[in-house]
Amino acid sequence: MPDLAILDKAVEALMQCHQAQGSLVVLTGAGVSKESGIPTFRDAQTGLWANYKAEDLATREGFLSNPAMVWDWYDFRRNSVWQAEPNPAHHALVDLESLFPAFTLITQNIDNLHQRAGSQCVLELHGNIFRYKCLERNHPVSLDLLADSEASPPHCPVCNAWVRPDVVWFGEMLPPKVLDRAFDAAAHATLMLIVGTSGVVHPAASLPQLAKEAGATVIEINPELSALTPFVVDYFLQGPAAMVLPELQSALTRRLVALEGSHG
Ligand code: BV8
Repeated sequence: MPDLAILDKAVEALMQCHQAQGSLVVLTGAGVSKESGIPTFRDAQTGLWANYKAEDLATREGFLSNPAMVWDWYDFRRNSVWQAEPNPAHHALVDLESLFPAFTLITQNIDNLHQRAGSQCVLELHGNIFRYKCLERNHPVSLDLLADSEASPPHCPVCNAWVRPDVVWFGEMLPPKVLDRAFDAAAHATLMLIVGTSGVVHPAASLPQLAKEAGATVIEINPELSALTPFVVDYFLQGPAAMVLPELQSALTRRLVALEGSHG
């Protein structure tokens, strides 16, 4: 569990950011949804996909070589995310957003759980599993069309191409506007909070370095060290996000209430 002395320093850094009306930028990965019951990418695949690596399925080549299997994989993931609930880590980020006027939440996750928890400003670097489009011309395809379709994958109603999830596969560009906004937020961050990412996938993993070079303080929450910890992290809070984030957020709230009280 997090070292209490380091937790105090992290709260102090958040206080200073708040008092200076600085910008708080949060980067989340699959670990923030772990306590919602959503396996991370590092977790082994199970069931029909036990013999496949997520990195191989989440590619255009993977989809083209076995469209039905990859389609069913996303269908399975979408249904399990639909059954899941945001966890205390997601809710603590909603509370933090209400405390910092300059707040940006950048997520690598496609599970929509930040939005379901109530986060307002969410930059989805890798898309959203509840959005679909056609493989050839990116025609948006509504979810209820999918519900009626027997085909797996379904066909685009406009050009008849296969339908695919509106997510960024490995080897595909990230949505340029979203990525630009994420780079801009990181480059102007007073404090960056990294939650639940292995820091392996680029270009998302380069955002903390950008913030650091711009002079930001960097706090990380993760049960294990990540690829980022030794290079850019000032305060490493070891533990599960659903425990550590609410602790960090409530410690900050206590400090702010005490400060209010001392001002009479
Ligand atoms: C691109 C959507 C270029 C799909 C995803 C530079 C250097 C090296 C490699 C590259 C590079 N540039 C590009 C690459 C290649 C590649 C890449 O990064 N490969 C890696 C594997 C080496 N990147 C790309 O292909 C990207 N595209 O750069 O295009 C380009 C340029 C021009 C023209 C064309 C192309 C696209 C990357 C996006 C891929 N799509 N998702 C889908 O989900 O199906 S990425 C996917 O994997 C997830 O979205 C997520 O981002 C990533 C997994 O990372 P994490 O979120 O960190 O999850 P992970 O499981 O790894 O770790 C979980 C962490 O949680 C762990 O640290 C664990 O300890 C922690 N944890 C566990 N429990 C808890 C916890 N934390 C807190 N609380 C807990 N309870």
